[in-house]
Amino acid sequence: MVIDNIDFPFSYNRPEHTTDSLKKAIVYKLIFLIGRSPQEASQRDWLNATLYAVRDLVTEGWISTARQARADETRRVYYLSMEFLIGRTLSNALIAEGLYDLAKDALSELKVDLEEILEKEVDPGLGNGGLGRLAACFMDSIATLGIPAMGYGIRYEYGMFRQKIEDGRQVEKPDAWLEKGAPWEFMRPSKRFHIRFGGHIYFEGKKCIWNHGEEITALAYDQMIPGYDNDSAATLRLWSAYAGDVFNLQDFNRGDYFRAIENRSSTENVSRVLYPDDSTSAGRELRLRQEYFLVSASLQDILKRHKRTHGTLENLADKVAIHLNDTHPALAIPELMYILVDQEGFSWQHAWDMCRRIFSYTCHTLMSEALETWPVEMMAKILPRHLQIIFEINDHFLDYVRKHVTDEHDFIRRVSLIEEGDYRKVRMGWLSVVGSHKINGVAAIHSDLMVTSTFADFARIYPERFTNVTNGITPRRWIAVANPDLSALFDKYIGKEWRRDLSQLEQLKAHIQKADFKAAIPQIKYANKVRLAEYVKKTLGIELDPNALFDVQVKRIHEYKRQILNVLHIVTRYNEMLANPEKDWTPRVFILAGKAASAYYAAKQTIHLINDVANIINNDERLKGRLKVVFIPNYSVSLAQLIIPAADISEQISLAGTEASGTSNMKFALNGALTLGTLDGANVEILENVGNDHIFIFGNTVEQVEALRRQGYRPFEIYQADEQLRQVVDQITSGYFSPNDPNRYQDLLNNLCYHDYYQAFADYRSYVEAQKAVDVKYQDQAAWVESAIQNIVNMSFFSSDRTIAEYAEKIWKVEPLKLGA
Ligand code: 26V
Repeated sequence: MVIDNIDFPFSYNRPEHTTDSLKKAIVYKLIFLIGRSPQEASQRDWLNATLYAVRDLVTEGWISTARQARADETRRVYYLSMEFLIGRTLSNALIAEGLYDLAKDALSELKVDLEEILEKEVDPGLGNGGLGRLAACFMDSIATLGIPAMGYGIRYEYGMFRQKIEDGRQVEKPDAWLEKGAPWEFMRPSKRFHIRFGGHIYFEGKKCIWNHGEEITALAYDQMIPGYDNDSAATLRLWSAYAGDVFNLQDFNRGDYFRAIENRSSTENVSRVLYPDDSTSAGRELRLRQEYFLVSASLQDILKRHKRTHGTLENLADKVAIHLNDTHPALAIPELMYILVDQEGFSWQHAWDMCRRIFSYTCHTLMSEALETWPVEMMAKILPRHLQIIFEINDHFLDYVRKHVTDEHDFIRRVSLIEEGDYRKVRMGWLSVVGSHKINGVAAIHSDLMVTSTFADFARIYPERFTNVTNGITPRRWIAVANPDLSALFDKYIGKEWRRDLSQLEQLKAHIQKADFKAAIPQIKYANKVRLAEYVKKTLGIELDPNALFDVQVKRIHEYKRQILNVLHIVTRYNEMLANPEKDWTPRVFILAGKAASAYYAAKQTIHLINDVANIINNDERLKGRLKVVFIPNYSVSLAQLIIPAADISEQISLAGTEASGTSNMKFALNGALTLGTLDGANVEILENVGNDHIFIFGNTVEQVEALRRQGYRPFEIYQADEQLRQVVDQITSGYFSPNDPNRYQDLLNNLCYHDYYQAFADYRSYVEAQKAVDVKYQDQAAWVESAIQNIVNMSFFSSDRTIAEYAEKIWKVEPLKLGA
C-alpha cells in the first residue's frame, strides 16, 4: 500500500479473511486493545473487539479514498448538518465488507452469538428525526457511489433523550451514548480550530476588526462511512468542544489560574447536548453558539485543506461546494464572507460571487414555526461581525431587488433578511436563499409549494435557483440490514447487485408471478412480525398475534402528522367492534412510536392518550384479542429497523401540504407495507410509482385544504354531523379512557372541536372509509400479497443513491471518484 508519496517499507495487503483468520483478528483486538481474555470477556467486549477488527478492514479503503480525492484535485462537496442519525454501525459495516456470514461463523466458534452482540451496540441519537436520518442515508450513498464528499456535524455528548413511558406519560432521560466508549471513531488531536464568540467590532478606515471576547477549541472526531463493496469509505467529521488549551483569557491574565480552569466545563457546553425540539425555533443562545461552532470549525478545516491542495483561494468556487442541510448551518454564508473579506483581503463583490457559487441549500419544512430566525440583539452579542456582514448582504440584495424586480414597499419589507418590529430578527431562510445558487425542496409537491408559499417572493426574484430533489433511503440499511429474509429472496432471483443499484428491482418483475416467490412474501412478513411481537412481549408484556394486520405509525409526535386522527379511528373501530362483537373482524394491531419535544404539550398529551386508549382496549375481554394498541417507547433507528419490516400498513396521514417528504413512507413500501396516506410529501410519488390499486389514498388535497381555510373551517359542524365521530370525541372528553382523571383530554379535544388547525375532523370520514377498504383487501390475501409485491418492486426510484446522483449532477456538479485507479 502506498500512502501519499511515501512508499511503506513493507507492503500491506488487506487480509482476505477466512473464518479462522477473522477469529484470530477478533481475539487479538480483545486481548491487546481491550485488555480482556476470551474467558472473562463480556458481550460488550466481544462487540467492541469485533468492531475494531472490522474497522481495520474499512480503514484501508478509507485512507485510499481520501488519497484518491487529493490526487485527483477534484471538486469536493461538504455536507453541513447539525444532525446525523447514523444508527448502529457494525451490522451495516459487515454487510458493506461482505463479512456478515463469516463473522457469524467466526464468533460462533468463539461461542459468541453475533445477533446478540449486535443488539448491544449503542445507537447514537445525534438527530431529531427525518432530517438527521436523511443526512445519514446520504453519507451511505456518497460512500457507495464514491462521490468526493464529506459530512460535517457536531459530536454531541448527549444525543436525543431516551424516552421512557411512566404511567402513560413520556419522561425524558439523558442519553449518555459515549459512556460505553465509541470504538468506531478516530479522535484527531491535531485537527483543532479556535472558535471565537462575542466581543466587539470597530473600523479602521474601511477595514472591519472583530475583537472577540471568548475563544474555544473545536476538536475533530472522524467516523468512517463504509461504501458498499467498493473498498472505499467516506468521512463524517464531528466536532467536539474542548477547553484544553483555551482559558478564559481575562481570568488567566488576572492570574486567576484556578478560575480559568474552572470555567472549562461551561465552555464545553457547546457540544454537550442535541437540541431536542424540531418543531419550533426557540431562539436559544446556546443553539446559536452550536450552529456557529459547526460552521466555523468546518470552514476553517475546508479552507485549510483547500490551501494545502491548491495553494490559493482564487479557485475556491471551482473546487468547493458546500451544502446547507436546512438553515441550521446558514451562518456559513457570513462566515465565508468574513474569512474572504476580513482575513484574506478579497473585495466584497469577488467574495460574494464566490459564496453564491459555493453554497446550496435544502429546505426541509413548510411549517412557519420551524423557520429559523435569530434576534438581532442576540446575534449582536454573540457574533457582532457576522451580524454586520448580514446587514451588508441585505443592503446589496435589497438594492438589487429595487433596481431589477420592484421597489414596492411591502415586497421589500417581506424579502428583507431582517424582520422589522419591536424585536428585529435575522431570517435564516432568506439568508440561505440569497447566498445560494440552488435551493431545493425534498419531494415534488413540497418543492412546488415552496415556490408558491414560503419562498414565493424569492421565486420571483431568482426563479432559476429553485429545484426539486426527491428524498431517498439507503437500500443497504433499510433492506439488507433490516430485512435479511427479503434480501435473501431478492438474491435468489436477481443476484446481489440490487444493493448497489436498486433499479435492478425491475428485474424481479419477471418472477413475481411464480408461485414460490408469491408464497415467500407473506412468509417473510410473518417472520418479521413474530420478531417484533417477541420484542413487544419481552419489553412491554403485551401479547400480539402475528396473524393480525400490523398497522404502524412511527415518527415524531406532531400535530401536523396527526397521530390524533389515528387515535380517533382506533376508538371508532373499538366502538364498532363492541356494537357488533360477532362480526368477522379482521384482527388488527395498531403500533405507534415516536418522541414528543419536551415542551410540546399537545404532543405529550397525544402520547398519554394513546397509552390510555391502549390500556382500556388491550384489557377489554369482549374484543377477544382482535384489537390491540401498542405504543413502543424510545423510537430510534434501531427500533425502526425492527418495526418497519413487520408492518402491513404504513400510516402516512399528515394534512396535505404539511409533510415535506417523509422518508419512512419509502422504507415501509420497500419492505412490502401498503401505504395508507394523504396526498402529501413523497406519498404522491409513491402513488405514481405503485399505482392506484396498491395504495390507500384518502383525505383532502392541498387545494381542498386551502379552500377550507379560506372559507372558514368549522370543525364543530363536522363533529355534530358525524355520529361516530361525536361518540368518539364525547368518550375521550368525558374520561372513558382516563377514569381516574376524567378531564385529562378536555383541552386537547376542545381544541379539535373549535380550532383543529390540521383539519383532522375534515379528513376523519374519508380516513375511516379508507380503513374499511384496508380490511376488505386484507381478507383477500392473494390481492394483498400482490399489492405488497407491487410496492416492493416499484420502489427503485426511492434509493438515496438516485437522490445523491441527482444532487451531484444538478447541484454540486461533481463526478464520482475513480476508485481503485
Ligand atoms: C428544525 C428545528 C427548528 C428549530 C431548532 C431545532 C430544529 C431541529 C430540526 C429541525 C428539523 C425540522 C425539519 C425536518 O426534520 N424536516 C423533515 O425532513 C425530512 C427529510 O427531508 C422530511 O422527510 C420530513 O418530511 C420533514 O419533516
